[in-house]
Amino acid sequence: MRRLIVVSNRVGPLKDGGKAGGLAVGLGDALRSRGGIWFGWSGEKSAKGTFGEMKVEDHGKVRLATIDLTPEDVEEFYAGYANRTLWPLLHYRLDLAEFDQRFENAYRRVNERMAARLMPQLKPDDMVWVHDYHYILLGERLRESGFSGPMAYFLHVPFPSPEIMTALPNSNSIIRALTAYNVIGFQTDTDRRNFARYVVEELGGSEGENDELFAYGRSFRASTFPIGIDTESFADFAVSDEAKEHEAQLKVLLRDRQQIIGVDRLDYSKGIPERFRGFERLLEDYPENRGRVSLMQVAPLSRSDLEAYSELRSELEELAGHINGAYSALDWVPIRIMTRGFTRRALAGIYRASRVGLVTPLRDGMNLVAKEYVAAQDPDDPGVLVLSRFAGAVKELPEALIVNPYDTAALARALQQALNMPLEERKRRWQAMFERLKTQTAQTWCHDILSALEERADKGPARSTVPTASGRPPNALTPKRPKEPVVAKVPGTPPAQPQRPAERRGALSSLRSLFL
Ligand code: ADQ
Repeated sequence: MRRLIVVSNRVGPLKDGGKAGGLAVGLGDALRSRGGIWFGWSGEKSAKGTFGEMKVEDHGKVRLATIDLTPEDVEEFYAGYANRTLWPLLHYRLDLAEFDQRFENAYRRVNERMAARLMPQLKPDDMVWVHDYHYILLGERLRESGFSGPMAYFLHVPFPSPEIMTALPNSNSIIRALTAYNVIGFQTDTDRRNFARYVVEELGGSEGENDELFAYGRSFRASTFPIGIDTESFADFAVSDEAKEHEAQLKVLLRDRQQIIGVDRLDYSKGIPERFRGFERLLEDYPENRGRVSLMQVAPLSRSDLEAYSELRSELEELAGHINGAYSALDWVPIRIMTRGFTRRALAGIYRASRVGLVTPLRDGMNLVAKEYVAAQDPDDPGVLVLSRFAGAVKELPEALIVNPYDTAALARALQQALNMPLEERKRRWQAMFERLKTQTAQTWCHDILSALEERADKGPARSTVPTASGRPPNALTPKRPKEPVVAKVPGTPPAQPQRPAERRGALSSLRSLFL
């Protein structure tokens, strides 16, 4: 079995001390069974101001390897290109995306350096799996350095239509880099279709059968692999002592009232202000809920140094203040916001104590909270999931009450319906969703992607095999309609690693929430 090399922004945790999300559990299982390396940023800034040395921690057959970024990289690559350029753009928020050449340079520089650090750790028959928007270019850099083993890429966030993607300066050279991977995974068919359209319409590539795409003389598979959670474990968490303790505490506080729960990183993509407005409208349009229903919003701070995030926090505090001011009673407060983190078990208890799970992103790759809420419910008295049509999870959870979070009145109607739904209907909807979540888990997601990659690996390197009239593979090196020059090198980026012969590479050391 090939070793697995995972690259993501942050690594681990490998062990489930109640902290690992489904994703870490799924990847941890795959890494433990194959052996390998999980490589990423340590989350630290290097003290010396230079790109850090690799720090390693061995856990049996699995090595966690991390690197400190320079303060400049953290600002320009992580906070800059990743979170001020790509994150808003990929979430359809052109109004928030910042295009700054310094950020792009840093993105290229960090991808190149990370690849250069990883390269000596690789054996020729390893398989590499790169995660998310931080490291789109990394696979191409590894190829340039001579790695020819199988490589997969998974995008955890949406891939917008080419009409939006092309607003990114040098978008062709960024997206073209994805063609270096053998398998490219997306959360939904919409994301996959948007990417395929980009390849055909902007890169001059073509589509084959069975999710096959061709461009630049390469063939690769772009498929939908919706990410799941560790459903059964999460359901077990919900009946753990810790969960029961949290559930009981909340029940004492709530007495005979009902609770709506929202759990999200404090992020503008999650539609939290829209949620608050929907809840306010519920109190306005259905006054019987005043004093009877409250909204608890758990929203750990993320990326709080960025202006868009601090503005969101102020907006939420103001909105909640306004709603609480207007509707609070002596013994009841409509909205509570908590920015602290909880263990997975505690979170499961909180979900279970809540009659409604309210998940209203304006755009979300998948949204694991929606799945966790379902998994945590009491089968004899399940709550109701109210879910945005813009979450990737909607495809697998159609029995939720599906809402458009921009439509405040409709959101209020859905909440009213959820709060008054008869037990039999709640059970029927919940059962259908829970059964599906049991078969599509974090583990099956990992397995499906790695199997797809193994299959491609058996086919050999990512070269196009489709014959054309000229006998050349389609778009071999010269795409049909390049819409912008491919940027080969950005001034100031360090030179690529020299090509390393495969034998020498093999002889080199063989020992050698994640994503945000
Ligand atoms: P996120 O944008 O972070 O993930 P989501 O999928 O909802 O969104 O995952 C958040 C995770 O954080 C959940 O597991 C949740 O339980 C946990 N969490 C949130 N608040 C918490 C708290 N206070 N304490 C403890 N845990 C908390 C990105 C994409 C998503 C995609 C995932 C996985 O944006 O669309 O679903 O990756 O691919």
